[in-house]
Amino acid sequence: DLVPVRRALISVSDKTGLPELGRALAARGVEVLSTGGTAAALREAGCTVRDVAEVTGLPEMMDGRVKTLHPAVHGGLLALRDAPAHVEAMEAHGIPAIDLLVVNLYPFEATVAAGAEEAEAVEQIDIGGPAMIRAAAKNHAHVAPVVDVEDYDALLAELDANDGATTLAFRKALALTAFGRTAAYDAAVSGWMAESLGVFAPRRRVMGGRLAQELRYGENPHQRAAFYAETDPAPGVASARLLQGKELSYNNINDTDAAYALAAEFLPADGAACVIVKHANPCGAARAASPLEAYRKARECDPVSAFGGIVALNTTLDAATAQAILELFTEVVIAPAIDDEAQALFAQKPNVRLLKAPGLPNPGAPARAARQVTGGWLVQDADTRLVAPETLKVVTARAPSEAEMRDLAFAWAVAKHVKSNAIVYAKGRATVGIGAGQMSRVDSARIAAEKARAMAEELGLPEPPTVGAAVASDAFFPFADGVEALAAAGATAVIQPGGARRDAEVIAAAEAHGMAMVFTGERHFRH
Ligand code: 93A
Repeated sequence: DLVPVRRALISVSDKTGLPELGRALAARGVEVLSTGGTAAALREAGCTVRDVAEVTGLPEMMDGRVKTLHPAVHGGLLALRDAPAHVEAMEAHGIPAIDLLVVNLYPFEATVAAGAEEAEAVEQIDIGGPAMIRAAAKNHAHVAPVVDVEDYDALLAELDANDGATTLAFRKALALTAFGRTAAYDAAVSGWMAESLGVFAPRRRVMGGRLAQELRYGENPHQRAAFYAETDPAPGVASARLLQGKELSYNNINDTDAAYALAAEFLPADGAACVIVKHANPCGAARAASPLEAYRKARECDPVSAFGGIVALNTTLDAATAQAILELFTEVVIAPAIDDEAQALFAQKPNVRLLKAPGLPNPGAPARAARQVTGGWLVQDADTRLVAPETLKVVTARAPSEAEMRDLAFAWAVAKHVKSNAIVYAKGRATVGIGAGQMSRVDSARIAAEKARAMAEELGLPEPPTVGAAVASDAFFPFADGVEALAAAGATAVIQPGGARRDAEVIAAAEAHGMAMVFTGERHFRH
């Protein structure tokens, strides 16, 4: 898979590092073809260069709009060296094989950023450059496409390490970068056009998705927004069918996604699960034998917050569950299946948005998650992990009882879907207190317990439901105070990653209160 580099085509707008590259290639006996400005710069640096115009037999024309767009260039980039017909065609038409392409594009992004007029911006849309990059990247079996000045050193190191040749692995890595560059370039052009036309939501495709819905507004009414769905979306809010109700809002979509993703953590074969979400955090989640029971238990966790919430089920929405959901004002209901009878009941409350998803998403399926920051992007693997019960480590003298273990596993799954700092109290496979999004873990622990206490008082319960509960903490307790807060609320078992400097103090606090504690060795931050 070694390709000796005998001929290179260099066509660059950014001439940084070009003299050095030209001389280094000349020293390695590489013949260099070039376009006008690049050839002039190389000659000035003392390099011998062959003009592309000589290869094509045509001068650069139309103000440079047509320079390299010619079969003599593209044939040399695209020909398969091991296909006799391709080699024959090169010979018959005098097409020189190109083993290395070095291109950087017209500075469209910089031109637009500098506030250029439309005509100037249009002129900076590179056509020949991306065409050559894509041709060379497609033919990475035989051609190395370099699109970034920063890769010149690596290229020369590669040639030195391989006696003047490139390896397939190197060419593939370059091709990956190359396609990324042309994709970003076209995205910049299309984004600029959308901006100049005053169109917020391009009609068809953007960011790897197609326009699914122009939203009335974004998170707030003064923000414009649109929803783009992937071409083949996994089961969920992007692929669900709206059976009734007003169209989904930006916040509805975000919250429904959060609710359904947590519901999908629980296999329907192990029973029904119900999740109620407010502001992207669950305010109740439960598992039970029936969806009705799961819904009731989920709602009991925080009936005040459940008002106007999003309800997600991991199983068929039946009539009894529909009836119960309709008792309380609910924004959206999503389920993988919906009984006719349940649908008929919902028809009486036509404003409730009812969504039928084409199944449950696989929570373990590899995915990427991206977030924009000022001037850049953060990209990570989606958090698809969930610790296996057999890998848990008991760190207290007392191991959790079977019932506690069941609730710990349940609380841990819920905590994964609660914004950090997350503290989740669970009992009987239902949340009984959720502390979300606090800047200190001990506050999350206290808020969850205090809400549960206030609710118990209002309902006249003999004791808060946190008494005897199992608790999950999405990350380790830095101090013992968090565990003290859980103990004060009556919790008897704790699951947490462990790994804090003061683990010993944290474990000692658990021991002092007779609590069982297990470590997962893994955390679930969610910000
Ligand atoms: O105007 S183009 O789209 N038409 C072409 O045929 C073409 N070929 C190369 N732009 C074209 N290029 C671009 O010219 C390259 O991508 C590079 O950015 C630039 C180098 O021009 P010069 O060598 O004249 O400075």
